Amino acid sequence: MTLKHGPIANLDMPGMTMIFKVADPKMLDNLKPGDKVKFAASNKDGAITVTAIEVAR
Ligand SMILES: [Cu+2]
Repeated sequence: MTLKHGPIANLDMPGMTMIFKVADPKMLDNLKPGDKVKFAASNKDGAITVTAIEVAR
């Protein structure tokens, strides 16, 4: 999935737009393009992976 994100401290990453892997495709079921989201991501063997995500309100 593509996310535009602000700085992510645990990944030592500045804000950018980039593609993430998703830990479980079911995590995308409640999301649609353009949604604002809150998410958690970690580096799993070099693949930046979203481990949790929810629509931000
Ligand atoms: Cu990034």
